[in-house]
Amino acid sequence: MIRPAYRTLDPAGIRAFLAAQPALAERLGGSRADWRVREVSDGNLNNVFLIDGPAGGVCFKQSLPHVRVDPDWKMPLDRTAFEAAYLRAVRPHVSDLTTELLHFDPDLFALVVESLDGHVVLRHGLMQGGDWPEAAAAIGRFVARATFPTSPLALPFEQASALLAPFARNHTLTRITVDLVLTDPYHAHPRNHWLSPELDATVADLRADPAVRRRAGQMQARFLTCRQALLHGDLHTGSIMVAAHDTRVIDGEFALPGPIGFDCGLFVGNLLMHLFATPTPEGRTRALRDIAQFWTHFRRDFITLWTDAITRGRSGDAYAAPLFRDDPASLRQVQDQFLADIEADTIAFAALEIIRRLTGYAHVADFDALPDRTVRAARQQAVLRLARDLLADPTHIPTIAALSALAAARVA
Ligand code: SR1
Ligand code: MG
Repeated sequence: MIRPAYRTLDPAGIRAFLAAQPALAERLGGSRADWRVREVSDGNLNNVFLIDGPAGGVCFKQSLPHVRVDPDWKMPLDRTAFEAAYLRAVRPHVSDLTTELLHFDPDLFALVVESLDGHVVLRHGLMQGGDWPEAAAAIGRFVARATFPTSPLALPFEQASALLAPFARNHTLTRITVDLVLTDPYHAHPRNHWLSPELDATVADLRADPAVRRRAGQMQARFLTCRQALLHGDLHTGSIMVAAHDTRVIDGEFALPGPIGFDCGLFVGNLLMHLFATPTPEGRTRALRDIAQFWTHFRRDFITLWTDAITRGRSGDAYAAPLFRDDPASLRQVQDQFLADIEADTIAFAALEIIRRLTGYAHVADFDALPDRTVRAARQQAVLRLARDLLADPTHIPTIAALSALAAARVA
């Protein structure tokens, strides 16, 4: 139900709203007549505006009572409240890698964050042939630093439970993920679409494969029952903004407690799609570099945080410090196993992300870089087959390194 005070703000409404918040008005400088308001909505769900004043800028984001790109698809408004809560929860750990939350209005479901004008959306930048050699490592750092401290590896279980419980109620957007990412692509659903007729047979094969359905079902269970840490929940390359030496994760509205490999897998899956979509050999080299960098930095930083916590006797109740403080060999063993499990999840969720982005409701723009329809179909088919093989025989490709080698061979 829409609260009586809610209304969707137009540029004039946004000016009035910001002018009524002294701290925001001061940040912009001048008076409301001096402010430039530009709509930059890019995602599927919300309205987003950048506002520039003589002294600075802010970004205004508001939930709509429907999916932005499909007004017939009605949707509760609470998603920006979850995004605000996510920023509050992770910002202390990743302040250099997200945006500052400046204001949240619970009646309007409006969020104001610092403006990243000057940055570009990573997906768009990559599609234009840009290169951000530091970005993938930064995202690895982001996932490690946003997940370890919000997990029972770092927190007493009471604190972990109190932190995660509110996000378990992010039902609206978790339902989107359960349906659009994990379920719909594996059966006939009116929301599904793909490059037809070129990919008809590939899609039919995928759906007919019982091993694929078994693995998809397993990952549904993993997503819904393995509450390892607080996740971003939608960490694709459209949720990342980059400048030369600055990488920021935005759009935490899908935040939920879940398996850490879900965040990793969405990022890796999107890099894999870029690998198959990019028309240049340099683009392919960089995509493979980014996958490796991401995983290396995520793994290293996660283990460093964990080892530090144990050494300082400040770990949580999972793998508690008293059991491992004086036994570094056992600690290394359990860390290797924990990270191997995340790696397996990453590969499976990457495959599911690829399949849903090419055969489900919400597609990605990366393949638009290939204007020739025959080439586009061939590349989409190749990455779909890769995804299918990853799901059908997970033991065959157990590591990110093996996945990269296979992807490199198939894209050549
Ligand atoms: C109806 S929402 C479709 C997709 O857009 C978001 O960015 C999420 O990825 C979601 O699955
Ligand atoms: Mg988004």
